[in-house]
Amino acid sequence: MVTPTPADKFTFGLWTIGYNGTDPFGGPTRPALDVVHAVEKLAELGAYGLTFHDDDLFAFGSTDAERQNQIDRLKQVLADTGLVVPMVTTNLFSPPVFKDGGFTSNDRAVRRYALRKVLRQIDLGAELGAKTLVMWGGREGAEYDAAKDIRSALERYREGVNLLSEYVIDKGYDIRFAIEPKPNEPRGDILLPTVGHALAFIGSLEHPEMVGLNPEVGHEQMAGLNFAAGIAQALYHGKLFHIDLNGQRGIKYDQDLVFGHGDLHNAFALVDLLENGGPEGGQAYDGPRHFDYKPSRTEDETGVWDSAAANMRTYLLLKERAAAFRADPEVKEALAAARVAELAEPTLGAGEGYAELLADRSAFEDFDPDVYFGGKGFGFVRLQQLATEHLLGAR
Ligand code: ASC
Ligand code: MN
Ligand code: MN
Ligand code: MN
Repeated sequence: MVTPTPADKFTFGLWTIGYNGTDPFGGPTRPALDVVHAVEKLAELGAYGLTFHDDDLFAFGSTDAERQNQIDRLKQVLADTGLVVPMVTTNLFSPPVFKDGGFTSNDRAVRRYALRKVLRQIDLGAELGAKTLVMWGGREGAEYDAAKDIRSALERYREGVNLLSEYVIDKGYDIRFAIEPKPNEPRGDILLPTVGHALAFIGSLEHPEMVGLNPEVGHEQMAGLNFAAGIAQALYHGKLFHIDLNGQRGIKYDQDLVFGHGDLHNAFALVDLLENGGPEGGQAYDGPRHFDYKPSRTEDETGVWDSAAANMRTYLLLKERAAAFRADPEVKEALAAARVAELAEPTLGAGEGYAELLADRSAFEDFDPDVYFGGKGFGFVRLQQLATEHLLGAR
């Protein structure tokens, strides 16, 4: 049950297991990881797929021949192992030309170059069968208020996404876009900093149906937000196109820890939501469970694969714990006492409008606001303790 198989749909970014430990304060602790070896190891560990930025597979500035050679090597190892590429993304952040952004650089020539780079990656994604193109705009932002006209930047962002949508439609590709919010780092402030900001932006697009979200655990938590709650809202709007799972310990730099190695309570709530939060208690999300984490800078290659396995095992353990939580009769009773299901009941009766509400004396004139909740507390703390005990394996 806690041994991963491809049916669990676990995927990893090539840049995650391939992270060599470089940080702003020092150089690498690990040698480069070859894509063929990476895919073979992931297959051995029970993963379903690989994702990558263009520059993860073929170094920025590669010749066409070098690029094609890497693509061919990837295709071969995918064929050999059965792994798939469900998502691709474009690196618009590492090459120095993007220091002021890709789609939203003040330099128009950079913006045009960024769009061309994404179009090229869309073609490759389509060729490999990817269904999602992620857009993490890490450099789309600013440090100084006077240096960036935010409204113009959003308009250029919108122009870019509209163009990409048009391209995918005209090419007949089966690809959707997923915007990944992040509040800061590497920019002081990043555009579309949270799930909520990105949802509002999507509503302004020419093809909003083609654009959804790729929220990352740590990115919302860097803003002090509740990730599981953000995912619930993304699902509510039909916008959870993809997800980046990892761990983060509070409001600080982007830690990209192993999934569950941060706020474990929220990770439990998240897995419970994804696995049990759908109609009739089924899956609420059936896309890849994608890990965007970084093996710690202290680790050697053994530590890389230990941490890759840890992501999957923790997810499956939480899935098992969440199933036990949902099956426990005492939890069912506590959920009923907490009246959780009552919130699904419309506030107004069938056919009722404000006239009927105004005529209902029990709703106001005869309602006694001094008797809270019918005189009985909700018992939310008891429910949370039951969740905690299931999470700890104590029940
Ligand atoms: C992505 C993505 C991120 C960043 C980061 C790069 O594509 O989802 O969060 O790039 O992982 O280091
Ligand atoms: Mn159109
Ligand atoms: Mn991150
Ligand atoms: Mn990410």
